[in-house]
Amino acid sequence: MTTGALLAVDLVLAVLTAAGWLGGGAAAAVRRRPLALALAAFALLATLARAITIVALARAGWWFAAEKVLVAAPLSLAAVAVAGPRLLPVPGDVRSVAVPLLFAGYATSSALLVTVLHGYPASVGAGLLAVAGTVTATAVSWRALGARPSRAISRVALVVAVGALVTGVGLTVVPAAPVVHHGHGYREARTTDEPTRRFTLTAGTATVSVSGRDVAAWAFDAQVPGPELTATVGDVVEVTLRNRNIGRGVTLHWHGYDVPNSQDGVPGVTQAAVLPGQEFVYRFRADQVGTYWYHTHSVSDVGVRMGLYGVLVVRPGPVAGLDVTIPVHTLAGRPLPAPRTERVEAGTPVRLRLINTDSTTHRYALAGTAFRVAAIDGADLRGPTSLVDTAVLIPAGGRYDLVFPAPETPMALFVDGRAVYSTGPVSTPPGDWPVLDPLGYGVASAVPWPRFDRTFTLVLDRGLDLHDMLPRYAHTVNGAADPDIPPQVVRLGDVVRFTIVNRSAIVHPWHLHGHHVLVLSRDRRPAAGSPLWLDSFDVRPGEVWEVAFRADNPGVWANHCHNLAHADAGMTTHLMYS
Ligand SMILES: [Cu+2]
Repeated sequence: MTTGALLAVDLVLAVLTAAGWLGGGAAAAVRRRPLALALAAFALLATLARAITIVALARAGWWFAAEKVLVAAPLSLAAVAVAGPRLLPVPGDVRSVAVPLLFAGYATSSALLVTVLHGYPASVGAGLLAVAGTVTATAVSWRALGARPSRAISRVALVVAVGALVTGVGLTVVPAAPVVHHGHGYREARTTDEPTRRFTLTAGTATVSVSGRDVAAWAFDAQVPGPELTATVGDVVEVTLRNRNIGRGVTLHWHGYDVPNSQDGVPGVTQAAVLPGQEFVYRFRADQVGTYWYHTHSVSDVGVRMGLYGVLVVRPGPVAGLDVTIPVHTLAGRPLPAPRTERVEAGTPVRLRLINTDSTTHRYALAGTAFRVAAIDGADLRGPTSLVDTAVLIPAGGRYDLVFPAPETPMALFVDGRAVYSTGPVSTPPGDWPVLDPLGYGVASAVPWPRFDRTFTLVLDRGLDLHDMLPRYAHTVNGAADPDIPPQVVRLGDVVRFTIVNRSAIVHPWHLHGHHVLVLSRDRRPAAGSPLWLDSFDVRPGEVWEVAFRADNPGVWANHCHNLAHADAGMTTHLMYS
């Protein structure tokens, strides 16, 4: 069973345990004897099963099990210890076990809340809040059922509940780490007299046609995607960004392009957002060949979804053969680009540059030809072999370059089952093909560093967070949400290793700005194929990725989930050079 599946099973068992105890307590309170005993027995069995899932999760990694071992397990044991002995022998008046069963239900429910609302890391504060909740709810039930706990018991309960509540709130509300303020000087890009590719992009609201329907968009130069920017390696790229009327501001982030920090386009970190009537000039040398894209980083979730993105391709020289960019996007619920068919002479070298500009993974399948994956995220692969009837999954923000000689008969590229590019009708569209695992594709070479100067672990989860004094169910990193996540501080020249752990139930496409990272391992299995230098990779539920890079691009860099709704809801942190 995968760790993701274990997490799901454990959550279901936790819900069933709590429901069993609570249901049993309620049934006992109304003297439904058989039902009460059956539910209590069920809760006991579920608790046993849960012991197995918790141990299995702890073996998969402490990050997955911490609060379950430290909070849920003791509370579950207390539940069994209090309720269990009162069921044997079966009591004459079942109502006498109502309070113990309810106590067990409150204990397991509050432990469940700790997992769902607090997550990783386990904290003393959250544990104490769970204890306070359990004791208070039990005391209230005891009274409501007309029983009279003795004065001594009442006093002890009151002291425990209030003490745990006060300490728990204190420990939970006081931030564990100092809040970081990102104040920086904005460095001017230096002028140069080298060969320069100049572009101007004007952002504004627009009406664009998608599959025959007019939809409202935010667009560069009134088109979605924006104009394709191309350069030859060595060129200086100079892009003037103008904002006509996007009230929430615009910037240009060069996704996957490791530009100097001042050109990275992150508002509040590397520049101020460009407001209506303003402009900003980006300038950087195109020294990385490959397939990239640009997009706004100002209110990025809305901005990119509404259409503020485009393609950036840097070629090594003149193109031989056919070179096609296919940026996939979902605009107003409709898929882009529109399907395109063109005749291609057999034998022509073809390069399809696949770009996922959405916030979720897409599945790509090339039917009618064998192909190789020449590059991922702009970086060439080592020794890619020929593939046939194999699909590829591209994470949010990611790019794959597929190459092949044009076949005699038609070929077609399908995205999530929809043909987007073809040279004619294919006789056999893709079926349930296996998916390429890039960690085992191509020819391996040794990791270039003998050791790591800095190591960081990022545990991705969900949790309750206060944002502008309002509670929200944030997407969290190590239990905190932006802007309260401590940055990862490195020195120039450090070799840095990140361990990225997904304890949540959803995919998080991770994206570090300004650097490509080398994949070391996934779920403790070392990467065995071509070195993979990625800027965007899907960390699926229960997965643990280890990646590394040399800190060679000083500045303050966003390090975030590229499901941009998650990034906006807290899952953004920063890599910072000291
Ligand atoms: Cu995410």
